[in-house]
Amino acid sequence: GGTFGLAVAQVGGIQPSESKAEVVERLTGLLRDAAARGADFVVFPELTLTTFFPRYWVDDNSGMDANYETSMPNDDVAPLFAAGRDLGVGFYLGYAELTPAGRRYNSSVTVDKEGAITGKYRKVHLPGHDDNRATLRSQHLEKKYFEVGDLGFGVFPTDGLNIGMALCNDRRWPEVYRALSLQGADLVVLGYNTPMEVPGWQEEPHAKMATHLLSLQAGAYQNSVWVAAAAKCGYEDGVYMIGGSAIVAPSGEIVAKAMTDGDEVVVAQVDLDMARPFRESVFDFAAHRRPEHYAILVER
Ligand code: CDT
Repeated sequence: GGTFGLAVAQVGGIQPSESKAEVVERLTGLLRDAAARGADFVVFPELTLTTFFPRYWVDDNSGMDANYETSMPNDDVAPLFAAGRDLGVGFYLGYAELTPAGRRYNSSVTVDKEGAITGKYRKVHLPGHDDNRATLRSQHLEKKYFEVGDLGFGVFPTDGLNIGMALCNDRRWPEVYRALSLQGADLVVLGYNTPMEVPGWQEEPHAKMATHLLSLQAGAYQNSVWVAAAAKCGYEDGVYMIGGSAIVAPSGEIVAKAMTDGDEVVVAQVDLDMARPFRESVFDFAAHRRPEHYAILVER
């Protein structure tokens, strides 16, 4: 039980010309703002350190290496880790990962208030395509630039919180929240980049915000967890991505939401006990869940 300050740090567009040092300076400013407003834990977006580079084609993936981190933490993000430690604030950060074996993942970490990494996630639901659709202004090449994550869905104790991680498109899949809730998550954190133009994604522009919020709210309610989602949004290289960074309670209600499409911190005072009435009644898994009838979910 107990309350804590939870923040989502929404990040406005990062242009391809911006250096990682400049981006990390922006992020560190957001972390300081969050801490000053009472945050104990701050959620940053997916691929927070670079522009959303899967919109661009290169013939050889190594042409994108500058967008990937080969270690975490590293010299580029050191100022952010140092600020978190100084302020006693933990955080979640999404980034592109290139392993020593040459594997590429869309990854995230949780970091505690001492600056130690407590958990790691590699994105499972990679949307988009891997073929070159050269006539399009903005492609969605996550299937080209990343492999499906190999770590599953984990819950990581961090400064007294059981934190489950996801990334962007994962938030639209109910199995993700359920897998995390079953492992005792109090809080599901995720970052996202949701462009208006996604090849093959047939959704009205107005629906993009609605389906984003719907996914967070349903995930929170049906699994008695808090959900905190941070956007990278606004215009990047002329392409728009939705804002709507939000904190959602286990009731499914939005308790805080960003108002802009730029750098913006939203903070909520979170009471973990608010999950109790749901866990002990309608969603008492031990009493009411019927896994013997769910085999079809993994058989096809
Ligand atoms: N980054 C990411 O996963 N974006 C996707 C775009 C839409 S894919 C149909 C998202 O789910 O927001």
